[in-house]
Parts: sequence; structure tokens; C-alpha cells
Amino acid sequence: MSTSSGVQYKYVPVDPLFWNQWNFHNTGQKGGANDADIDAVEAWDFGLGDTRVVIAVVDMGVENHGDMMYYRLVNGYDYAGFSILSNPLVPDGDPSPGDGCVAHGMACAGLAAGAHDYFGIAGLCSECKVMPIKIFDDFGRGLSDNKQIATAIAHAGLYGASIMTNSWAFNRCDTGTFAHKDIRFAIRYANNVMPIFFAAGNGLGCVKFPANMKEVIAVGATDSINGRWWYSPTTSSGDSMDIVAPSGDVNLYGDIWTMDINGNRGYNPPENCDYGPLSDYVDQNYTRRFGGTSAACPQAAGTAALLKSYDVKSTWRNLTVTDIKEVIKHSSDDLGTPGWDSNFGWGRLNAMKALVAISRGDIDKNGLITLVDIIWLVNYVFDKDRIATGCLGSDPGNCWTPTPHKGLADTNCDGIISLVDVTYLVNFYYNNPPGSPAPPICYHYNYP
Ligand SMILES: [Ca+2]
Ligand SMILES: [Ca+2]
Ligand SMILES: [Ca+2]
Ligand SMILES: [Ca+2]
Repeated sequence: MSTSSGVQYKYVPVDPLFWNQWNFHNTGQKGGANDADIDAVEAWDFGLGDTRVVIAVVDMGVENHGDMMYYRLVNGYDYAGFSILSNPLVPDGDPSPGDGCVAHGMACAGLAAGAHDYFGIAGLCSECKVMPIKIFDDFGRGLSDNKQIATAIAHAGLYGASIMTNSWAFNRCDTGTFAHKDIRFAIRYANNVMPIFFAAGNGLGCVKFPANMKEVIAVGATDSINGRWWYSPTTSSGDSMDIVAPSGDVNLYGDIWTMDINGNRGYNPPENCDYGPLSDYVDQNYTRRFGGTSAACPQAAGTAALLKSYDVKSTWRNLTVTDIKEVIKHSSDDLGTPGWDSNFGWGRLNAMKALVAISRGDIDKNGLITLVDIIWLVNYVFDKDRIATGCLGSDPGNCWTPTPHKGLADTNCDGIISLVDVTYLVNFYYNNPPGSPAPPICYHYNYP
């Protein structure tokens, strides 16, 4: 199969609800524009993640689910406690979402890491683990104690998370007052060990705090036809939109399919709650109504988790926190005014381009640079101009379907594919001369 852009891919999820997930793979199936998506299918040719990668979901809790089995949940924490008037906040070790309407944490976790199996939806990093950290109570009421919120953020840093996703914000355009200093401190602390993603915030016009901190990646939202959603902020001086990702409308009028709290709880069925439309998917474990910058953010975090997964499998790539953030920004699909702009930031998240940026030279996409890659590259470089006679199995140059991207052959990032790339990769593989560099992170994507 291939996309309209000619990029080939081999793997498509078998999850029955996947065809609804236009944000991951948009063929116009919901009336949207072809390819107005994040190229998730093309990215999955690089793998579905790694169990060593943990995504901290700082939200309203995550529980065992058909698409998020208990063994994929690492210990988290409930900083909000179960809150009813007669029962004061009692933080505990159970960050499950409770019995209310608020499936926000489940919905975010599903987008970042829903399982690829024969059930439900598909998420971005299917093999990754999730650390649920709860800062909202079972009724969706946020913690009022900023020190507790700061502790929750620091928790992810202290207990081994690799990526943090935050689909929440304060309703303010500045970077907070003295009372918010602990939150700022915790974010700067956690930023030392992992990339942090924040929803840019809905409807206030500006990028909200903490998304407007320079340390974090702020994620806005685009619709299915390449436009900015009305609620997605434009930036002014002092704040920063980094990227956008596809999403639906707010207040459960969206059309993003994801996990819900199991059974007769959560967003579905909606009649249990006092908001939202009165129809949803028949399986109460899933919702088709998510949206807002809340749904955009975990897609960026899930993509970062795929990058981190590639990194931990790799023997040669060693990504820093800054590397991952830079790759997420600069591998996006530019929309609007060329370059960074106030509507779309650097552009719309593109998971495939992000993976291609960090894996030049790894032609077979297995995380390693081996003789196999060199042989593929040699055959491609020497055979690419010959008229193909069909794939005979012994001639990789002719057989090479560049899945998912020809850029993998541009090992030295000079924008062309040539014998120089072969030499570059051979030198690195044999470390001759000593210190021969690994393929660089590379944002060139247009090859004939
Ligand atoms: Ca699934
Ligand atoms: Ca439900
Ligand atoms: Ca390889
Ligand atoms: Ca080259």
C-alpha cells in the first residue's frame, strides 16, 4: 500500500476501530483532506515501541483496559485522592479513574499508547508502558494545591518515566505567579530527564501556562482539512506554540476515537454525564467524541515515545531530551506561512518524518547499522538508474521498495543519494578512520 505522497508502508493495524482514526491516517474517510494526518502508519514501519519506554500521563487516571492491559501500566500515583465533601483529599497509590464521567486520562493514554491487537483502537506507542499520575479527582476537579501538582510532575522524573504528556492548563497567558513557582521548578527538573508535552490550551487565544514555558513542547490543534481549530491558540510575544496535531472539536463534540473508562462509566455512554452529545459508539469502553488540544498533545508524546523506543533499541543513536524536542518540531509538516508561524508553530506533527530524521543509514529500520544496511545501500546506489526488471530476490537494488522513506539512504544528509553515502556508512561501520561519525539527525525529506 502507499500514500498519495508515494511513500510505501507495509504494516496497517488490524484493530477494528482503526479506520475511524483519521488523525493517524487520513484518506478522506471522514470527509477530511487526504494525508491531513500525522503519518502514523508510515511511522509504524519502524516498530511499535519498546517496553523500556514509559509515558507518564499526568491527568485523571488510567485503568486496566482491553487496549491498556495491566502489565503495561507501571506504578503511578494519585495526588488528588477520592474527593467528596465528607472525605478530604487522601493521596494514595491508586491512580485509576474512578466511577465518574471523566475519562480524560484514559482518552489521552489511548492515543499515546493504545494497543495494536484485534480490539478497539490503535495508539501510537503500542509496546510502551504508561505511568498514570492523577492530579484531578474522580469528578474532574483539579488539585488546588500547586505544591501537590509540582510533586506529581516531579514524580514522573523521579520514578523513571521517559516522556511526559499533560493535557491540562491554568487559565492564564503568563507563566504564573509566585504561587506557581513550584510547578515551574518541577517542570525544569523533569525536563532534565525527559521531553515534556503540554496541550496549548483551548479557547483563551494564548498558549496557556504551563504550555507557554520554553522548556516544554506546546501542542495546538488542526482539523481534518489542514486548518487551525478555532479554539487552538495563536501566539503572541512571551509564549510559544511549538507544533500542532490533528484533533476534533472541544467539549466532547470532537471526532477523535480513543479509549474510554470501561463499561457504564466515563464519556460513553454520554447520558451518564451532564454534558456532551447523546450518541456514541456502541462499545462503552471506547469513545468517538474526544478533541481539543487535549487530544493533540498525547499524539506528540506518543511520537516522542516511538523516537525514544528507536533510541533504546539502537546501538549507535543516543538522543538527548533536546534532540527529541528538536526532532518533533523540525520534522513537522509546515502549514500556513513557511517556517514557524503563530497559527501552527513549526507545523503539524509528522511521526514518520520524525523517525526518518533519526534513522538515516538504517535502511532496514531495525535500530542497528550493520552490513545488511550497507549491502542494501550499495545495491540501491548502483542499481537505482537501471530499468527495473522485477524483483528477483537477489538484487536488493531493484527490489528495494523504500519503506517508508528514501531519505534513509541519505546517510550524510547532503540532500542527495550517492556513493558518498555508501562511503560514509562504511566508514562509520568499520570505524575507519577512527571516530568516523554516525549518520546525523537530518531534516531533508525530498528525494526524487
Ligand atoms: Ca487495540
Ligand atoms: Ca464507558
Ligand atoms: Ca539496520
Ligand atoms: Ca547523501
